Amino acid sequence: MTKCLICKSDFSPFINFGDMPIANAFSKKEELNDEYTFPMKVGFCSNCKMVQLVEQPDRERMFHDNYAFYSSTSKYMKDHFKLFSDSVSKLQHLDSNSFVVEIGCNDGIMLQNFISSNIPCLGIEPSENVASVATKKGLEVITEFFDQPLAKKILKSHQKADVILSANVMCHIPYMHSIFDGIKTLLKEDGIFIFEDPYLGEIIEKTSFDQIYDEHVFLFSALSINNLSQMHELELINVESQVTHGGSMRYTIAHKGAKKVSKNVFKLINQEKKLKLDEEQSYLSFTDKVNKIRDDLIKLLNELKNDRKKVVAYGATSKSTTVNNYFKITPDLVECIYDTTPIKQNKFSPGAHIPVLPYDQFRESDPDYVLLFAWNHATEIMKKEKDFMSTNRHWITYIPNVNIS
Ligand code: JHZ
Ligand code: SAH
Repeated sequence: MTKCLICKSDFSPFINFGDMPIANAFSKKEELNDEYTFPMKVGFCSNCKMVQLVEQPDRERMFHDNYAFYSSTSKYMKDHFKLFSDSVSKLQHLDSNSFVVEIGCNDGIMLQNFISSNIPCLGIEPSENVASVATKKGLEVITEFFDQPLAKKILKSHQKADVILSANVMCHIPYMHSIFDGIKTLLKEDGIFIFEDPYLGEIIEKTSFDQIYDEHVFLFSALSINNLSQMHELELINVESQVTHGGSMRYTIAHKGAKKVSKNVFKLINQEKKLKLDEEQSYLSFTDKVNKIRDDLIKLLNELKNDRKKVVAYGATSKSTTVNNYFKITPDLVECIYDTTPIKQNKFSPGAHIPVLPYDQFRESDPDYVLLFAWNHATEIMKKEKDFMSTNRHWITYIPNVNIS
């Protein structure tokens, strides 16, 4: 039995992925013998409804001055964050007297939009290499981990925030009580805290098990976020679903009683109860579905290997670390992974040690099959590669099940 990170109740894991490396630890050849791993298990707390990792590596092992994920590698995500920023500015009537804070601003993909609209803002980003890209865009960035003590420190030199934003960061932080206390401290009385993360309902529906890796300590739902907010005298006032990262949810939170609660919140909570996201049994059947995907994909890759087909992968995602290590995909099944991120290139993927090569070499490699690890960017990528893939080449995808197209 393990204690829930949110309410301290006991719970048991429903899936055990075995020993996993750090999802973004792409290594040079000489570093391969020295890989850190941790036992990756996931459980559901039936008291506060939070789905969570049982254990997580220390944060400094994941977020540091060599962090491999740069947000601006997707054009679609740049557009998404422009729309996000515009809608927030409108909703809260932001102007040059307002103050916006973003937790986990990475390379400035979101905040760059506030700078160009002359709205004062501050980024908080502990991974120094990505933070320095944001700084070069003219942003003020504090390179520390956000928590309650940092919120107090920020108030010594800044005003309270009209808006606090965060995307694909909250679900990375095990110390959520300190985060929510920090929000309470930093947010103006009529301010709002908006964050989005991969949505539990979509993960269960699509069996997108690869959203589970070291960085993703929580899979949130309206049920769990509503409970967590109440524990801090905060209130979940809106939820809006997003297509990004394979299906995400945007949650808006305000001080308790400060704003009207949208009926979207009640609707989504009821829907989650109908889908039985509040019952342990739903999670046990999820595990069976994951194992079916594993068996189908490994069978296919072995058949292609026997037929001497050339199989490569596209997108050295964090998610693929779970796929490769749980399914035991090795370079004899998938020759290499092509990726546009310089810091990942000419290194080996975590655990599975599949070579990661520069995207520039993808087309000349002349593959028969391309395993799409960046399936969440399928629309953008398939559009870009349409002509190249049309001549006798095939995509392989595995969410929600194994498919060749
Ligand atoms: P992508 C990361 O997850 C980590 P990952 C993190 N934990 C999280 O939650 C999300 O991001 C937000 C490459 N690529 O976005 C770039 C191409 O090569 O699915 C990336 O390496 N060509 C913070 O790593 C990877 O694929 C392209 O055309 O699972 C995509 O990674 C495109 C679009 C991407 O996130
Ligand atoms: N918001 C961006 C970046 C997501 S990557 C996007 O959606 O693309 C997750 C980021 O969270 C990393 O850059 C990591 O350094 C940062 N992070 C992790 N823990 C944090 C914390 N406690 N406070 C602030 N940022 C944190």
